[in-house]
Amino acid sequence: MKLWTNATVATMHPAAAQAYGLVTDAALVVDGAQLHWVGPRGALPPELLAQCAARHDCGGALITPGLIDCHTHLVYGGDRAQEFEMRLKGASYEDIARSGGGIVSTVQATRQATPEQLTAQSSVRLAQLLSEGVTTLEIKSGYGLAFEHERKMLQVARALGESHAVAVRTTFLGAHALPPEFAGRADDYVDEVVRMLPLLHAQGLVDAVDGFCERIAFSPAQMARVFDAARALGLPVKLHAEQLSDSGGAALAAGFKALSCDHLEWLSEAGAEAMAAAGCVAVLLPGAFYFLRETKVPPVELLRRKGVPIAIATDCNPGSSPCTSLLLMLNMACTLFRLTPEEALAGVTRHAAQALGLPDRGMLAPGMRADFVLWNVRHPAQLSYALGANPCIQTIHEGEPR
Ligand code: DI6
Ligand code: FE
Repeated sequence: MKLWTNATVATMHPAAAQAYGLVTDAALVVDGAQLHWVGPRGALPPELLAQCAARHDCGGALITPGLIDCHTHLVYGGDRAQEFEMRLKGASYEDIARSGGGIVSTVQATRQATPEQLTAQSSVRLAQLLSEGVTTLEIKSGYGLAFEHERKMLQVARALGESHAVAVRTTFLGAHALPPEFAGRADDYVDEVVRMLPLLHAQGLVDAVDGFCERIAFSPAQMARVFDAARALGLPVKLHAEQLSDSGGAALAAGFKALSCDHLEWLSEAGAEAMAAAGCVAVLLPGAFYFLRETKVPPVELLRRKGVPIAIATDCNPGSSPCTSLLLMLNMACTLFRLTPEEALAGVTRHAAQALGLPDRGMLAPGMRADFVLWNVRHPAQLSYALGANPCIQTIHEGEPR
């Protein structure tokens, strides 16, 4: 067993009396890939101390659970920097679409990319997330929009999880946008998504199923068909819901016991109630809100009142959130959405784990995965407070320093 001492530990345990589940002068005992004991050093049983062959002095660091980015589109081809530049020079969305920009340009670039090219550019983004203490992340498909390309994206995502010391959960987002070859035939494309899903699942590539429910994407009725197919395979679902309008997506997803509904700027009271009743997590994405210069803030007070757990994620994608910093999202969740730093940290630990259906991580307690981060800060609020700082000293993934 391994012992870690001389640290303040933010366990993020919900039942703790202290904010953040804070334990000062703490000790942490790791057995293999699992946490065995955590608490005040003075309470460490001597017989347990005797069993600790390796001992680490943390030099007064703060320890938090490993960070979890529960909503990313990390794997994609190309980028949209020129589109960003065109917009700032006055081009409209239509101008950009006519010149081959927008989401369709990412679909083209992703289809053209080889798995090696996708891996190379996605690894750079992954390294940036990992440098800030991310130990679990979700990666969605959704820029292939045809069987072989959706499969390629999911295979690259899986392989990234195998080649890096990080846990990757893959999500099939076939219902992200209408591919050009299906223009005017959205229902036919939904048939195609329903056909692809079991084939991808049979190859072990799908941990969950997502969709984009919006006037400019898929309707609740179309999403229900995709979710029926997921249910038939026993796969959990989640949904991009109420980002640009109140389309009733949250209530639909809650009806399917969705793990999470994501974005939610336009969430209604009825939608929040349905989510609360279904135990569905609200994943807020301040990077997309900021980058699209949205003005409608998600109803945080309503979520609190209804007891809906709130998670925070990067939404890392080329069109609406080209972001690879989960720490920056903590700050934006506080400044833009008025979350408290404690809520923000719970949003990238305990609640993010819940949004991925992973009860074995997101807090530091015996039996949990030994995923944790040492930070060069005095207090956990500093993680939300600083802009552009990266105080990560070291990340431990499944009990091993990485
Ligand atoms: N919501 C978004 O904001 C992005 N996808 C989604 O479902 C946009 C994706 C893109 O523009 O590439
Ligand atoms: Fe997204």
